[in-house]
Amino acid sequence: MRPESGAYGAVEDGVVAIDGSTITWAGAAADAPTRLLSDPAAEVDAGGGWITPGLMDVHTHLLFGGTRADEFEMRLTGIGYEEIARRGGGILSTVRATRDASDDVLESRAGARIDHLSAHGVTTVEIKSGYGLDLEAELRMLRIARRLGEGRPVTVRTTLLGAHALPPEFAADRGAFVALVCEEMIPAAARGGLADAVDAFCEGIAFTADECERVLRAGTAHGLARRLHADQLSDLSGAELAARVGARSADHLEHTSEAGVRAMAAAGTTAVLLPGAFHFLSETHAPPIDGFRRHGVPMAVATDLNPGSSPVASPLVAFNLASVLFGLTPEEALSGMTRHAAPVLGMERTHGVLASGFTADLAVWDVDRPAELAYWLGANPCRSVVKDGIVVR
Ligand code: DI6
Ligand code: FE
Repeated sequence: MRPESGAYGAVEDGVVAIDGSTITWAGAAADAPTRLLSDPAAEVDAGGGWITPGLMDVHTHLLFGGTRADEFEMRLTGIGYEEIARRGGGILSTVRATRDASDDVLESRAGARIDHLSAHGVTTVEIKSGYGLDLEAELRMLRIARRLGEGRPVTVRTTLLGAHALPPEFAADRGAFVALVCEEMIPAAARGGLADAVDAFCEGIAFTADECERVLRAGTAHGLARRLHADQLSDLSGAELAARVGARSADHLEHTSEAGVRAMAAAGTTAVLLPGAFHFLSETHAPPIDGFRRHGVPMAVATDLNPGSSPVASPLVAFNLASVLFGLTPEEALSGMTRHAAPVLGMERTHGVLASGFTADLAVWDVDRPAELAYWLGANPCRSVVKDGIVVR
């Protein structure tokens, strides 16, 4: 995935040398320093498979109670996602199920989801809160999310998404809830080292651009990186807002305007594409992919794994949907979970490409061509995973 090396940065008949948890050399076997090949006992033959950087799923809500399969059935009778939310279902029904679930149940269900992603080559995952929506319940989600990274071959990054939906207790006072997010949740999460970033849902059924701006600026004040759910169902100029507050990413972006694309390009904001939600909600208005290309906005791809709009538990399904529904090339899709994903989590110096000095997170695939990663639907060609230099699968 090195940008300067042509399509996919591909190297045929390659060698990746690892010392401890770090890649010390990567390139064509013919160019490898002979000392690297002098110890056959330390060699792992990838058997003609392709090696990619470990995949980075940079946008998930995989920690939640219950499911929303009942709402899926409702939607199939013609009731829309936004209508279900207005009736008190949607995100709020997952909030109830999450508040009611024990730590153990939340942790084991989410752990199984992470293990599934890991079996499909994922070595880094971002997990958002946002199904607690009061101070203690949000902090609890973040604590469990942190624990999910321990003892698993997956790096976890956490994001506080306190401004995900307005909880019923605050229906009559939106301002008080936004103040709670800004003045209590964000400071407490930052103080406790529980969150790496802050996010907000900028949407008609969630929070206005002004409200989200307050939340993101509070994140800045407390040293957290910014993300934003922007322009998913309508254009509220979320992309412009993300750019204005120096967010690492704006995510979804189905309804982003040309002005939004330009603002992101100028600010260096990554576009995180979430084709699983687009597919599952039967959306028809695709994000401005050509605009991102023309203006040089880097595109990441993620599963958005969540119970309401994207029960997508496979990075390869996200690749396929990104290609079929958004027209990404398979190379763009793979870049979106490697090289262009890393900056979304501030990990671009250490992750996302196979090159000397980078962390040895790799996935090995039983495919003849890398395009197959976006081509198969429902297959899992992941043969092996290396995390921090150790073969873990
Ligand atoms: N946008 C999404 O796609 C998810 N959250 C968000 O802000 C949906 C979350 C859910 O429906 O539970
Ligand atoms: Fe999301």
